[in-house]
Amino acid sequence: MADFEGLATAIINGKAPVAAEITQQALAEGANPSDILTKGLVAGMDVVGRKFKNNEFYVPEVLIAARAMKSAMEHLRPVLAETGVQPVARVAIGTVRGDLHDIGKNLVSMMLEGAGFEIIDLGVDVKPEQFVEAVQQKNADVICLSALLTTTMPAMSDTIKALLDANLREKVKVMIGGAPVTDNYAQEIGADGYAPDAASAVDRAKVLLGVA
Ligand code: B1M
Repeated sequence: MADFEGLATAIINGKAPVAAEITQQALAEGANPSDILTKGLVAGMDVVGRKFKNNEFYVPEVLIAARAMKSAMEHLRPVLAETGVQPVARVAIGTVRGDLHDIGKNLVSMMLEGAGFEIIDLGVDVKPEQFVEAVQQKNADVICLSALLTTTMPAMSDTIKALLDANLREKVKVMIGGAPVTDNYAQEIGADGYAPDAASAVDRAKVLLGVA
């Protein structure tokens, strides 16, 4: 029988080889790939997210857990694609125009992937029109904008304006975050949500999409 609990524990403890091995074993035994994702990986990342929020885990522990999750996902992703398991939603994430900071953005991306979201990572220095393209061409349901510089925060507003100009604003939820960003700023520029950290980004995205 597939060891979902062992898999979740391997994720929490950041044991990448163990997580990969249990995943491969579970697949070989014929376990449901969706169960491997939700009962193993998502369950583990959920604990990681809560520990991070409660200051029991810090950035290095989260990065190590995310690496374990990625090593398991390498085996699981192709099988999930074959079996047509639907992601919670598709998220296009990027650090906004002019900004090269990506550590926080990567954490948010990993936590979202760990919670069952499909991630389109647009990278850093992402121009408003690239976010627009991600909605038009890749059908992103949510856009996550990260900014670490006060000077690049206006690019968040420009991205929302670009979505409005392309008549896409109603089609997509926009979430923003990053050290200088606040909930007030999110409201001011017409974003749908703000998250102060990676674990909260998962909770907020679920609430916005009504899948909490
Ligand atoms: Co930069 N830098 N940096 N830097 N850098 C800061 C941000 C700064 C505060 C340092 C300082 O002066 N004290 C300052 C910004 C000042 C300001 O505008 N308020 C600054 C500056 C000025 C600069 C340069 C301009 C320096 C220069 O060249 N003169 C330059 C700008 C380059 C550019 O972007 N165009 C620059 C460059 C760099 C490095 C390249 C050297 C490097 C980035 C490497 C990289 O990211 N790959 C770097 C770093 C590492 C930092 C600090 C030290 C750390 C940032 C970080 O990774 N934090 C930072 C000072 C500091 O914070 N102590 C600093 C850890 C990360 C996990 O946190 O990104 O906040 P954070 O993400 C959190 C949350 O904010 C949230 O979740 C994450 C996890 O909980 N979150 C989201 C983030 N994005 C989200 C998106 C969401 C939701 C939540 O979407 C929904």
